[in-house]
Amino acid sequence: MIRSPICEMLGIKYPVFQGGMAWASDFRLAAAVSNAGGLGIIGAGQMPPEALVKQIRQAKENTDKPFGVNLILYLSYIDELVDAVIRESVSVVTTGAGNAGLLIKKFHDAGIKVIPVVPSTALAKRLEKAGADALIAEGMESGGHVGELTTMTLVPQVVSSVNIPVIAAGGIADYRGFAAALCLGACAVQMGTRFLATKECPVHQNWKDMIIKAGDRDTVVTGRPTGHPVRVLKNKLSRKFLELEEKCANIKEYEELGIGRLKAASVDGDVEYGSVMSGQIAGMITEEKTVKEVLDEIMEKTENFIKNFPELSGVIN
Ligand code: TUI
Repeated sequence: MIRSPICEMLGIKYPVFQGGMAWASDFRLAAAVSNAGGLGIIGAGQMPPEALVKQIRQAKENTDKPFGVNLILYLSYIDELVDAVIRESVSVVTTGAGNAGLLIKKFHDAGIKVIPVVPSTALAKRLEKAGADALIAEGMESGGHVGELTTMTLVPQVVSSVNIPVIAAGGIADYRGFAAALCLGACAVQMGTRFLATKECPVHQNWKDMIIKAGDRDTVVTGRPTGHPVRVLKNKLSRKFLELEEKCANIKEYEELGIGRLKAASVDGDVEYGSVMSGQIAGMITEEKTVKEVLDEIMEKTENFIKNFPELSGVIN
């Protein structure tokens, strides 16, 4: 077994988080991941608070294991989602796309752990001071909203900057990525794209098939001028976004083009004009599996592999 402080902190069997993904990781995926030993995370995205409450309740009906909620911090009504999570009580909240500092005390007062995503050492240090329980260092290989640094450069620098556990994310989908993350000093991993292509993931089959067919160079980052760059699989929509960049369009044009596009990919299966978010590791994902297959395989292979590395023996027993 890999021994990780994160397993003890959260009461989970495997040090593997399922990334919170808007319009993709609902209670079904989250409960499946938690039931299989990882940490399932409901992606609140832009849900209304009542919908999030319903999701949390359904997750509780489907698992008795700990699970989390991911909140996107730049939303105008984020306080309402925070209050909903506190009222419903979950084990842990992960945050993305903003600074979680001011929310940490509020969650802690409610007995909820807070694990923010950080794209830099500066934010990592600030959030450690503010009381974060652990940090997710997410490199720009990931799908969806991305920072600027790669996983390879971000993870060891964050690990050296703080004294709380660090979870590596971005570009990880198998035992080699997991072992590499441990080498960089992380004590756990978070995977998003790998869990998109699972039987339990509720996104439209077209999205899953596009990940399965994708090659290593099939993603692109769009929306950089908006301050919210997102990595997606290349399609007609991503080309339109890049055209906006070429003609130095104003931010309103990006916003108009983006409205409803993630839902279109997830619910309608529109993989031409939908926002088909995916990480760069899609090229390595070649089949849809069950969540349990993904977790059992990555754990078994990682444990076998890292037995060869005496320096890492501290994390296994
Ligand atoms: O949040 C994510 N990934 C996401 S959120 C999302 S929803 C969305 N939809 C349309 C446009 C934009 C987003 C899809 N994917 N990952 C975690 C993450 N957080 N990556 C990078 C960051 C981040 C960036 C800046 C975290 C903190 C931050 O801080 C800036 C500051 O305020 O200091």
